[in-house]
Amino acid sequence: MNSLQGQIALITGASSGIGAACARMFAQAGAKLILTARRQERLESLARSLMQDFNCQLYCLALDVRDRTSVEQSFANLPPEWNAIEILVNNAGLSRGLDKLHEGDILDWEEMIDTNVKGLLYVTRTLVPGMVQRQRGHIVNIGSIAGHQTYPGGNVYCATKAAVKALSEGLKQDLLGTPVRVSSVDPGLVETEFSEVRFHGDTERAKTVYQGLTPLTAQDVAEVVLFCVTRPAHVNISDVILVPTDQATTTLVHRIT
Ligand code: NDP
Ligand code: 8X3
Repeated sequence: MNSLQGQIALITGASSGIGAACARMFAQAGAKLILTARRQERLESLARSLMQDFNCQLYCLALDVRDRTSVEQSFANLPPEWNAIEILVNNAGLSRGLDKLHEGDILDWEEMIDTNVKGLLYVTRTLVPGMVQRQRGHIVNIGSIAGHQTYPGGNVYCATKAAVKALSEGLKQDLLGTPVRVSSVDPGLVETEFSEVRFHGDTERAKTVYQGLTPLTAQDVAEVVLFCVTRPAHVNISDVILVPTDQATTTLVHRIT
């Protein structure tokens, strides 16, 4: 069933993992997609594959969400037929390092805060006024279980996701009285490029994060995002925490060794 037929959806961080899986599910559901991330060639390759599989309309936008001017200008310069964005998935994000706070790398902290918090704010501030004006819109913020519970070495990453949780709640309160909805989708362990990025390209270390358990897939998360944005107008899925069956909390995980 094409339940997003003709709706314009913008996904940040669509070049990989959860964002790319959302793009695929949304394309299948008939959405018109604006795909954004820094790696343009990845976006274009995804766009080609989605066009071939679903014959959907796509617009690729190379964008670093940390660059406020670029965010503002890119969205201001969208072709008119792509302007009326109805669904925004604030997914672009990353973790860097797993150091103790008092030994942490300040550049890692800045990258996480600039991307996960400030980047999400820049995109939201630029796009949500149009949704309010058109009286139509849905923002899905990809938070994390790490925004609900901290874990050793998670310090700054967890703080950024706690900030995303607070921003989702705050935005929901500020949009009350408009039809614009805000959902927070907060996953536990999902096997994507996330851990590879966290460990600065150390793929062997990244693999150990998911060893001995069955993690969520990016598609598992995308299915929940699709569910959120396909509810009737009077229903808002406010917050979803989804974890692998093998994960009880951020630190309590069942592994077969
Ligand atoms: P991936 O590393 O696979 O994907 C991250 C995406 O974010 C990429 O498309 C990347 O694109 C994009 N991105 C990173 N920095 C920027 C930037 N400065 N500007 C624009 N895009 C950027 O990881 P996931 O799919 O797992 O992560 C997606 C979201 O899910 C993140 O917010 C993450 O915190 C969250 N999450 C992940 C979990 C997991 O276990 N994997 C669990 C809970 C939440 P590019 O590099 O091309 O710019
Ligand atoms: C990603 C999940 O637990 O690795 O947000 O931080 S966790």
